[in-house]
Amino acid sequence: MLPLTSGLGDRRRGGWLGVALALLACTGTAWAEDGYALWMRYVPVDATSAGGYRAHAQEIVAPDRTATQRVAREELERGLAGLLGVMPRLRTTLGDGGAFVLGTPQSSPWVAPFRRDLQALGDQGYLLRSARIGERDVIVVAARDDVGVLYGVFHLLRLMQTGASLDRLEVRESPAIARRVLNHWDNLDGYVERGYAGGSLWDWHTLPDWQDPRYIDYARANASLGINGSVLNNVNANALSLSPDYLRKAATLADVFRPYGIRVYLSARFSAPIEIGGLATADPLDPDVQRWWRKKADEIYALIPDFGGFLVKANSEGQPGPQDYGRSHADGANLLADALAPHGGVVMWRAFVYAHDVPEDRAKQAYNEFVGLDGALRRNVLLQVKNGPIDFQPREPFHPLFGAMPRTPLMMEFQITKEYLGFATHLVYLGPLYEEVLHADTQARGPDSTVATVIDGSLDGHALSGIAGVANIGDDRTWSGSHFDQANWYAFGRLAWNPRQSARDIAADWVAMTFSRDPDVVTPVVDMMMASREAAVDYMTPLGLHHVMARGHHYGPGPWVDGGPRADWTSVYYHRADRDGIGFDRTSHGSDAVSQYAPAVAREFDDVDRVPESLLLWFHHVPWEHRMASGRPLWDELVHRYTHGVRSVETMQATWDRLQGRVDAERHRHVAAFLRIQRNEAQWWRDASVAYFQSLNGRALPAGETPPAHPLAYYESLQFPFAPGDGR
Ligand code: GCW
Repeated sequence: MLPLTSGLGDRRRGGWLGVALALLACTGTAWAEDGYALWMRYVPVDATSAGGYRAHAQEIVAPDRTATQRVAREELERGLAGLLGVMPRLRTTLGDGGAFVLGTPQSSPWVAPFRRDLQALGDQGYLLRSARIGERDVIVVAARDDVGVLYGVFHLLRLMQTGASLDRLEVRESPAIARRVLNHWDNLDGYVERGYAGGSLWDWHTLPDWQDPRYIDYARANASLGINGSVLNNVNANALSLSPDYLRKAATLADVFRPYGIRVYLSARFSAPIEIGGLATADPLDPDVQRWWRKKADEIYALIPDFGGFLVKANSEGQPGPQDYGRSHADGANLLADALAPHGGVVMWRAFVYAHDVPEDRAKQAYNEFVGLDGALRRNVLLQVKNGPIDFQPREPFHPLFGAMPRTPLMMEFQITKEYLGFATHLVYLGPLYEEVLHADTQARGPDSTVATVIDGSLDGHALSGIAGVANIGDDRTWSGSHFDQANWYAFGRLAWNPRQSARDIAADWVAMTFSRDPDVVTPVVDMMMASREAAVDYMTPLGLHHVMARGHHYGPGPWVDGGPRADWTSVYYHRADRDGIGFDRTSHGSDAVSQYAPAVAREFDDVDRVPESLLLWFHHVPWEHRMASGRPLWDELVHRYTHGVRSVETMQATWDRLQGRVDAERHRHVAAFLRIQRNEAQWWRDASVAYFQSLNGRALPAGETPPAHPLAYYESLQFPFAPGDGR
C-alpha cells in the first residue's frame, strides 16, 4: 500500500476527505451501516483484486479546470481511498507510475490520441480502456465531454466494487435515452405526495442561503447512474414554484447539481399566469398569456442557463389545463414549448389524463385523448406516458400509446416510489416490472418494436428522447425509506441509461455494492429480489386484477371499495366480480380497449386462450369455473396465487434469516423487521381478498387452503387515517 501521505502536496479540494476515508478503510468499516452511503460505500476490496487495481492507482492524471472535471477526479480519489486504501497522486501530467488517465481530447493531451475511438460514442458516452502510453500501463477514462468522464469514473468504480478485472479493459457506453429524469412529487411545504421516505430533501425554507451537503450526495448518487435531470416539484403543482423567490432557490439547487451533469426542471401549473401573474385567464391562445410565459421563461433562463424545461399535468385529477378554455392539449403544450424553445428547453406533457364526464373505460381514455394529436406538438415537446394505461399498478399491460404516435417523442413514466406496491416496507424489486414493460413488443412497426425502441427514439427516428421515474427519495437516512428500495432508484437509473439491460444483472451489481461481494450473499439476495415483484402481484392483484386497494391513501386491500365521487376511483369498477365471474371485459365484445394495440397484440389480448394468464382479468371477464393452465378452476387458482404470494414472502424471510452474520447487523435487523411487516400485510391482502370474493361467489375454499383469519366485516372496518403519502 502507498503511504497515506503520498502526493499530499499535489492535493487540492477533497484531499482531506480522501485521507479520512482511507484511514477508515484501513481500520475496516468503523462507521454505522445505516444505508446513507447507498451503493457508493467503497469498502475495501479483497486482497487479490486490490493487488491488480493498485498497480494503476499510483496516480490520477486528470484535468481540473472545470467543476465537472474536479468532481470526477474527486470521486475516483474517494473510491480508491475506500476500496484500496491508497491515496494516488493527483496530477495533470503523466508521471512514471501506474495511472488512471481521465479526460476528453480537449481537456487532456493523454486522451487526445483516443479521439477517433470516441467518435462513435454519443454525448455523455465514455470509453474505458487499459492501454499503454509510452512505457506506462494505464487505465483510460475518455469521453467527448466532461460529464461522460464523470460517468466513466463511476463505471470504473462499479467494476472495482463488484470485483471485476481491469485487465484488457474495453468498455464503450453511450446512453440510449437523452433525458433521464427523476420526477419529485415534492410539495413546497416539504410533504412528498406518495412519498414513504420522510419529508422532501429540498429545504425550501433555508434555500438559497443554506445548501445542505446532502444535495451533493443526491447529485453524486444520480450521476453514478447517469440520471441527468431532476424535476424538483410535484406535478400537482403550486404556481409559487415559478415565483422569483422560489426560482432563486431552484437556481441554487441547479448550481449544486450542475457539476454532476444534472439539469433542473420544474412542474408548471397551467394557471400560473392567473395565480402569480395577475392575468384574468390562462387561455393558451391569449396573447397576454403567451407573453407571460415567454417572459417567465426568459426570467428562468437568466437564473438557470441550462434549465431543462417544464413538466405539466393538465386537465387531470382537477389540475387546470387548456381544456378549461376549450383548447386542446396540443394548444397547451405548444404554448409552453414556444416560450422555452429560444432557450433550448423542453416540455414534458403528461398523458395521464382521464375525464370526469366520459363513461368510457378508463384504460382507454389517455389514448383517445392524445392519439389524434400526433404531429400537432412542437418539436421540443415530449409526451410523458405512464408505463400502463391505468396507474402504476403491480402489473399492467404496456400503455397502448407506445407505438401509436410515431411523429411524437414519447417518454416513459415509471413510478419508483411504491404507491401501489406496499409503500417502503414491502421488499419489491421493481427491476422486473421495468424490464417487462421496456422489453414488451408493441408490434407497432412489425416485430421487435419494443417499448424500449419507442422511447429511445430509434423506432421512429426521434433525437429527443426521455424516461422519467417518480422518485422514492426523501430525507430518511436510507434516502428511500428502506434499504431495498434503494435498488429501485438504482435499477431505474441503470435502465434509463440502457433499457436493454437485464434486471437480474443490475440487481447483482447493486447487491455487491450495497451489501457484500460474497457470492453466498449475492446469489440468494438476487434470487429473492427477482421473485419479489411476482410475490407482490400474487398477494395483491393476481391474474390481471388491478386497482383494488384501499381508497385515498392506497394502503392495504380494498376490493369492496364502491361509491364515492366517481366510478373509476372504486375497486368494483375494475374487478367487476359477482356471483358468476370476475374481470374487466376489454375485448372486442366488451370495452374494446384491445383495439388500441397493434393488430397482432390486440388479437392475442382479445383471445381468452392466448392472453397471458398474468393479464387474464385485465382483459377478460370469465366465470369462476374458467379452466386455467394449471388445470384448476379460476377460483381455485386465484386463492392459490394469493396464498403463494404469502408463502413467497415467507421464503424471502427464510433467505434473509440465513444471511444473518453475512450482512451487517444494523441493516440486517432493519430488513428483517420490514419483512415481518410485509409478511403480515401479505396475509392481510390475501385474507381480505379471499373473504371478499368468497362473499360474492359463495364458493368453498380449495382443499388445503386456510380460511381468512377474520370475517369480511373486520377487514372492511379497518381505517388508517394517518397512512403516509396520501395526496393532499
Ligand atoms: O397514482 C396517482 C396518484 C396521485 C398522482 C397521480 C398522477 C401526483 O395517486 O397521487 O398525483 O397518480 O400521476 O398524477
